[in-house]
Amino acid sequence: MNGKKLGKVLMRVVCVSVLVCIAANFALAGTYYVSTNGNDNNPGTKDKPWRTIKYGCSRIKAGDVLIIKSGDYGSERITFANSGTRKAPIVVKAEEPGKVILRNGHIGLTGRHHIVIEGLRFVKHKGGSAIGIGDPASYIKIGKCIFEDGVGANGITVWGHSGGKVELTHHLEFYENQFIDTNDGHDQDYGLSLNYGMYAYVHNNYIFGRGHQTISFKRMFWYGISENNVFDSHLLTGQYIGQNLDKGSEDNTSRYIIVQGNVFRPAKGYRAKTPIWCANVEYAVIRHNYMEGLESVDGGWGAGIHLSDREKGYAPGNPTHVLIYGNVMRRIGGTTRNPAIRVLAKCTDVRVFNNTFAYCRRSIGSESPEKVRFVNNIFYKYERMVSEPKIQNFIFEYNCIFPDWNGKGKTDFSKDPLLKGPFTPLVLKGLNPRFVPDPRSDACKLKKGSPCIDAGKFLTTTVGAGKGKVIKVKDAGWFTAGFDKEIPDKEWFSGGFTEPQGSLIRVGNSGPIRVVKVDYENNVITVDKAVEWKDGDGVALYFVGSKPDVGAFEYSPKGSFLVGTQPTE
Ligand SMILES: [Ca+2]
Ligand SMILES: [Ca+2]
Repeated sequence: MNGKKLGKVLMRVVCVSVLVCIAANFALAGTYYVSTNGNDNNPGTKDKPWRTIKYGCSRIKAGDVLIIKSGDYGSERITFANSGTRKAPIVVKAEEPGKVILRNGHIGLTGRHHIVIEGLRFVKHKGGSAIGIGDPASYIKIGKCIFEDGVGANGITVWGHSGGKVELTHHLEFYENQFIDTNDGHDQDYGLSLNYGMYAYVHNNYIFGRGHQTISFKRMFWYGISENNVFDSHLLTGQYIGQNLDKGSEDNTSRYIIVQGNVFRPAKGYRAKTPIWCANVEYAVIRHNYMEGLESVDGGWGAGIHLSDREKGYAPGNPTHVLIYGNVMRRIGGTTRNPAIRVLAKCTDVRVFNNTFAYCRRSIGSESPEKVRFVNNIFYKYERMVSEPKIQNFIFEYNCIFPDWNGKGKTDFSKDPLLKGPFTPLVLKGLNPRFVPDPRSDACKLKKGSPCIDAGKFLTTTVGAGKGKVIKVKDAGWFTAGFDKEIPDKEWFSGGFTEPQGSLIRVGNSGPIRVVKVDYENNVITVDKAVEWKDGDGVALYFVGSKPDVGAFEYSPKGSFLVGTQPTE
């Protein structure tokens, strides 16, 4: 056979192989149906559907789609006989999201991979949780499901514990779910509880009503993003980051958790206790969240952001290297005396900068003499600046302190009898930041002429002149690269991990540029674009004008923007 002929034959073989493969894929991947009018002896086709979701899930294989017709399926306990694959996941979905009801139903995904579940409505589930995932499990997506009035149970539990091996349970996405807990006489435990796993993207979920801790990165969860969720009330905590549960010799610390762009507020007739509790975690970022309380609602003893945790029998949850910036908190405290930021026990390198606290009953408090840094924040119209007195090691720089809660607050909080001080310097003490009149978060944008404009502090400065992407600074601890490494197979996620999560900054006159790597030990940051700098140039979250502003919003005549976000120009 000459070369030309061989080529032709090979080509034909390749073509046939491809066709066979395509045909095989079509044969393998099927669409099946379940209906309350069906029968499990049927073939599961559109005309002859199965009766139970449980039976359907025991039959489907990689690449199959199981469509569930609307109806009440009662109490089914569902497991999967097979897993999907990276290219051919198993998909189970309600034909109409929210119209497929399971009463005290349960789905077990332990030992399963590459499964997508959409649109199921779980009502009054008991005994643990409606959906259980873990040890091992991977590539699981749960979306558009409703978890309603769990009876002391969780909506979704991830529990990947094989002696604490977090790498066994990974690649998890939870989106557009609703965790609903009405005042029906019993309370949901957790909405979504994440334990012993890696890489979770939790976004655009809706939380309503009571609930215990609604979204929780609990024991030993590494690399998580919780963003754009709306929390309409929460009995205890809205978002928990690294719950304090390190008992015995096991290290339960969570690592690299980003909580951003969420909205926390109380629904009518419900409590909203602590929007965010940050405890047993290393490298957490809490940014661009909006939190609102109501003066008439009892917030219990919750603060806006609780730092650390102490519980009998456990070591204190120690938040370590936590960046809290660009958050707006309004009317935190309700009828109680809870401050916007409260420290309970141990805190290591926690930095609170460029946030706006408005109308919070109390601003800060601590039960433990921890060193927490407050830079470039606005405290606007509080009743009392200090809630608990153990704040002698707090460091205050360039914060705008404008008290005057109904004209009663003290103008100079350094004279507050609860204050041990000293705090230096309080450059904007007593000056009105002048907000734009707007009922929601935009209310905290600065008006033209505000004394907070260009009155902030550079977070750090460059050490030596240079050009390129690698910059030595005095203190790199103000910045995040998002995570300390590339997230594997991040394209699987619909967002979050695929977006740049590093701090958006300005170095001298260059910016916005994105931090892509931080060497905390040597105080070196790497950015995404080559720039040039002089020795001692100011470095801060991206700002316009000559200096950073004080507060969560950077003023710009072209349109003010949340500090550390891409400006609207
Ligand atoms: Ca309930
Ligand atoms: Ca500025």
